Amino acid sequence: MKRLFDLLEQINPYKILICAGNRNAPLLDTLKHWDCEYHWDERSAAFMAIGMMKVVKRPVVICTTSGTAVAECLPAMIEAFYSDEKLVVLSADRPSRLRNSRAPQAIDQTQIFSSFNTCSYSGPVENVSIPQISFPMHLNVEIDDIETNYECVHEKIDFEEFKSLFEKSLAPMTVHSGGDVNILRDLQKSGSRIFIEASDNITQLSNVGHIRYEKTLINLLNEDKVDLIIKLGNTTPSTKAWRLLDTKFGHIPVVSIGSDFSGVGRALVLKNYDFNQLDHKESYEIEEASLDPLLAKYPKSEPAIINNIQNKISSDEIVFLGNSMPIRYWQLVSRFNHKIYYNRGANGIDGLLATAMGVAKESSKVVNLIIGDLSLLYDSNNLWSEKFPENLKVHCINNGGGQIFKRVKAPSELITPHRFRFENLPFVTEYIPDNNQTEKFWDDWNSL
Ligand SMILES: Cc1ncc(C[n+]2csc(CCOP(=O)(O)OP(=O)(O)O)c2C)c(N)n1
Ligand SMILES: [Mg+2]
Repeated sequence: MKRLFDLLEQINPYKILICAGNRNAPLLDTLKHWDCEYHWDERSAAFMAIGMMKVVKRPVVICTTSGTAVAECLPAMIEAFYSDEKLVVLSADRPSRLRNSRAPQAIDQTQIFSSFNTCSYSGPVENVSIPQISFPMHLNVEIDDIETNYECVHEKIDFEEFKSLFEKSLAPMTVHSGGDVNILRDLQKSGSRIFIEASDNITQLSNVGHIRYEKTLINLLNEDKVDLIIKLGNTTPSTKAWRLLDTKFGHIPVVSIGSDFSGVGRALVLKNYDFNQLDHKESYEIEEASLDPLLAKYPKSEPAIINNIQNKISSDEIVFLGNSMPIRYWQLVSRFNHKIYYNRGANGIDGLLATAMGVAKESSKVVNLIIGDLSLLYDSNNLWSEKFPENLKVHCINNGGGQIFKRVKAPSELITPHRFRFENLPFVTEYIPDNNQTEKFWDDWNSL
């Protein structure tokens, strides 16, 4: 990060406003040499930077994670461009090999401000350089999780090639995240084990080789008990396993069925699927850890709270899952066949309430939004809307900040703790989990 440090020394910012994210977390050590403030809303932090600059007449840097977080700085960038303010957006990006793969939170952000910045850099963080400093400025720095830079290949294959891969494989695993259920059944019948994202809850599937928990999937990968991954469907799985497939398990072939976008940097994209053509291979039951005793032991943990919410939502109601932990907890505890919606194109925590409002407006059923506190605060202008749909129930898991950052062991400043309460808002039910119980739940669950 030496070059980034040197460039910031030249820019000499008055302050650095850091907006929480996992991708920009590795930049913190370098940024901490300047006066840093922590925020959760990129759009308003970027405007705050403009206000500061009007008074102090020095550049202000706003640092964001990847995805829509960068896009949220556009209005302030436009204002800075037309009012000659020295705004610098320092956006963290995923490595370029993931562009156009629909990997989680990997969007094309290289030219996102191109009409409104006077100079920019996009590339690996180690190489950052700006020949002549001018403002507004965009620094888009790619941060990789691995040292090796493998080539990103997306190759089309036909069914015969897939059949031979499948037949050679000793332990294929299908990960379903949307897509054709008939193909899922055919693969299961042919001996592939299956893991289904909760967002696609499918009933009436046999239990053979059916894995419920992400933890089991990761254990199987770690124990070398998966040698072929088949991704079924258009959305990218939210599991950690999917990110690991791009790094630690980069040697395992990934075949994508029903989508050109594999969500990893490399994949074999199957053109057509032929039913009943795969030879049957033996599959076996997989023993999984038992979740219910832990839900009972830690009733105030977030998984237990989300499980209770689930139990109270009747089967004809709709569920809208917020990003961050709500979607992951639902995945863990999910047992019913609710109709599920989510925003998983770019995994932003922005606009979730508004999107759920749109679903509710066009639906005659009750819509239950399950959302984290920071995500709700992000979209809170809608809570004052006179057009708030009456069929929208908001379940806010208020754990006092972005607790995902604790889960992923990111620096604690990124949690951006707060003491707001949502209890008096008419459409919101607030749940206050016991963060110690949540932590103990995870310790126990991981040790099973
Ligand atoms: C627009 C945007 N900014 C930043 C992020 C990075 N981010 C992912 S999760 C998260 C924290 C969310 O906090 P909260 O809604 O309270 O959920 P919790 O982590 O507590 O479950 C942040 C800031 C993002 N995904 N989208
Ligand atoms: Mg939270």
